[in-house]
Amino acid sequence: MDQRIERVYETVVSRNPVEPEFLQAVHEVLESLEPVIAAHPEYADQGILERIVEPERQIIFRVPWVDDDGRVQVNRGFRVQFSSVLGPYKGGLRFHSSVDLGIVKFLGFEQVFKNALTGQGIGGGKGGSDFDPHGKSDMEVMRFCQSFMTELARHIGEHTDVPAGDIGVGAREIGYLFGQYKRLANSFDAGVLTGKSLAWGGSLARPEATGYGTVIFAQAMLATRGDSLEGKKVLVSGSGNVATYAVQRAQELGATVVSISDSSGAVYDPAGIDVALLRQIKEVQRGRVSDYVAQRSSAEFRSGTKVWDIPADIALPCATQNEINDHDASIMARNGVTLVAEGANMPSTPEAIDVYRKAGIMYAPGKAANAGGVATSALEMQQNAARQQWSFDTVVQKLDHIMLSIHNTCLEAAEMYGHPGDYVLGANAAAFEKVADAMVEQGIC
Ligand code: NDP
Ligand code: 2IT
Repeated sequence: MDQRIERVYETVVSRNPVEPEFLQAVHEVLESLEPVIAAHPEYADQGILERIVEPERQIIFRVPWVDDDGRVQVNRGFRVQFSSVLGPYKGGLRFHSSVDLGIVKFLGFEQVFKNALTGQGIGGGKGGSDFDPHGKSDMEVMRFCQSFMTELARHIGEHTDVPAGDIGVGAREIGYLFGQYKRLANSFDAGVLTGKSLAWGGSLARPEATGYGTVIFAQAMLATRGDSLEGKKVLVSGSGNVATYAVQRAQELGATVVSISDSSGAVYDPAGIDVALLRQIKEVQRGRVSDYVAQRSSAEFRSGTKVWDIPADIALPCATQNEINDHDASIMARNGVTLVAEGANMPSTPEAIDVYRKAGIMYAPGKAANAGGVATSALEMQQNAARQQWSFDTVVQKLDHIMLSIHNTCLEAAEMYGHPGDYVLGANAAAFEKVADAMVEQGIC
């Protein structure tokens, strides 16, 4: 790393010593920015790096709620408003027992760059809670969401900060959060949240958007080598929102997806994942992947959550951060995996990414490959502002166009900075330039 960049990173380490995921995300971006900083001395003069690694605002709050047994429970709520230089803060809410400030900051930092790549005028933020929705009743989830929003409401707004879903936050949670926001604001502000239900301001194809977008990105990568998804064997991890629709689109494009997983185990289904069954179990019954195996004779249950040792051509990690380490990546390389496109945020460790590089595996980082979700959230905001609802095909057409444009932007930036085909450098450089130029224009703030 260049000395100046190194100094910025050292400051980030000393300010945030117990936030490993945040440090990992910052390091990955900074280490690829050397040629960009060298080409733009004005960025250093304006303290862009020093400012971009520090969130504009970080909010931590108490979330008290009462469980079904009448006991008081207390969780911690977060919203990190990272950058508003390109538009209102935008990014999801994660409800998972592992959520802490460092996790929310890593996600918020990634979101700034991802949102810049979409070209849609949205800043970056992220939030969430260490609330664990597993095993909670609908009423408990509702009471938790109402308490969470009672505090969050004062910090968000259509032109200020627009949250959406992430792990543990789907249509049900967005509904409860919106209902409480509406009571507090005494105003039906559809544009304050995205991922809403279709009946009251949601966008068609928002549920599908992240998974679909990741597959379109992978397809574009393959096309640069005159290849396609047709006939490919694909590994998917996770079995939530992103995974489900990645499976669906990959199979529509002629691939066979042979795995899914959750925190209780993994499934190998050589006949190809049955999406209708997966949706029934996960979206309707809120079940586990073991329920899938019980109803599908071609599938076998695997203990352990990893799927990376299953022989395949392509991997689409769609569960969570750091789910692929160097050991997993080495097995994938040995088995002949040629492409990894990330549906999840930061699912590959830095060591795994090194293995991809050395093995010549094409690799797209989450901030580029999974940008379809937030891009479609921005399309939802557009529909809300215009009081319109576009057709499914219209939204998917726009989504596909945005994904191809992000893909090409990454390749062009990588080429320009002398690293053709390097999607990590391309994504970081293109996004950083966009954010940095806006920061220069808006002055020191
Ligand atoms: P969901 O909650 O719908 O699904 C998450 C899936 O991943 C579940 O199958 C879950 O299993 C599994 N999982 C989560 N954490 C762990 C863990 N620590 N160990 C093992 N399995 C785990 O979330 P999404 O599909 O929305 O999100 C998946 C990933 O995609 C996340 O990284 C998210 O940040 C990213 N993403 C999401 C977008 C969106 O629009 N939703 C947009 C862009 C990125 P279990 O149910 O057992 O916990
Ligand atoms: O990580 C992500 O991009 C998301 N969870 C989606 C954010 C959004 O605002 O739609």
